[in-house]
Amino acid sequence: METIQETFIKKGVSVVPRLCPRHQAESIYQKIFEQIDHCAREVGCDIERYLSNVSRWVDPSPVTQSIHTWANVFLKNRLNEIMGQEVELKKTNIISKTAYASRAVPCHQDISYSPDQPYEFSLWFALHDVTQNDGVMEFLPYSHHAEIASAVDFWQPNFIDKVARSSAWRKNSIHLPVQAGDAILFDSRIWHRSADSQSHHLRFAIVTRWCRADYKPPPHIPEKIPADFGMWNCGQLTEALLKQGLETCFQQAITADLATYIRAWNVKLTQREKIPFPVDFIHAKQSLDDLLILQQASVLHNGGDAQGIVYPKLWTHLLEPLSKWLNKIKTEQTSIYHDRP
Ligand SMILES: O=C(O)CCC(=O)C(=O)O
Repeated sequence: METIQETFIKKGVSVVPRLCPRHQAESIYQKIFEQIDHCAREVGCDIERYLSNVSRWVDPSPVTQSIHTWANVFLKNRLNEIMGQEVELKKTNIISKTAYASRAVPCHQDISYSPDQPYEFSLWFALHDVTQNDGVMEFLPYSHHAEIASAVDFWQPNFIDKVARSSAWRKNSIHLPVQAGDAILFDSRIWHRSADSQSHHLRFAIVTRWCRADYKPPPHIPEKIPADFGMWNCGQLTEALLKQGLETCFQQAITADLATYIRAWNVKLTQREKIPFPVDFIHAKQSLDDLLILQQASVLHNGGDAQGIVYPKLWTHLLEPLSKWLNKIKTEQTSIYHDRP
């Protein structure tokens, strides 16, 4: 029978059954949950609201601190045995799916997101049972031998997962249900995704990134290509648009940070000030509140949005109509300037 390492090398993915006993996974989850509850209170919202906007925490974070040593000692020892050589821990994440954020993470290759500091493989450790309906991990076996594509920017508004619709994916992908305490080992070049959760059960995983001692990164990893509004520029664009909007709509010129612009816009929407473009006040305000939670979680907890929900929602409810209006004003001003005798 093939070893876990042989399957991993051949197919790019392999399951590690019972990496640790279920009760250990459960007690790790309890500690993580207590930390998340604390984080939610710190940003002034309930845990449901926090978890609808924050679904990933990267070490160093108060949420990952209770597992830091466990990953570096227990997981490392188990991986040294499985791989038959020393491995080095590069990064630790906790990733969640819940009733409040239950979407898919679209098809991608991990390596494309860190071209400057590539890692070799991930260990996805399940803290809950994951059946077909719980946001199961899915893989395209052998695709780690394919050419590396640029990172997929699934934070773009109206993003469509073309790989998941491809015939190769539909014919050859596999899904890997696991139990609490099991893990999945996968190559950083393999195409994979996590499905949306239909059950809305808790599905937390500890996702660690590793290299073997003799790891040689592939020679060519494409650069990330920023979209018009997406993963790599949405923070700056949002800040610039909100600032410009305050100046142009309300003659309120301030130079501050994103949180201040969000709060200032929130006041305008709450007071139902006259806004010169069509906007759904309730949705726009809710999207701003959500972004403020994500922003605070990012600063305080190294938290992020694994499913790409928060920024695209704000784009639809406020930023897109605002940017169209700002462009219109700019065009009108330019034409007045050019029309001068
Ligand atoms: O846990 C998930 O939902 C997605 C994890 C994933 O795709 C990754 O860690 O690369």
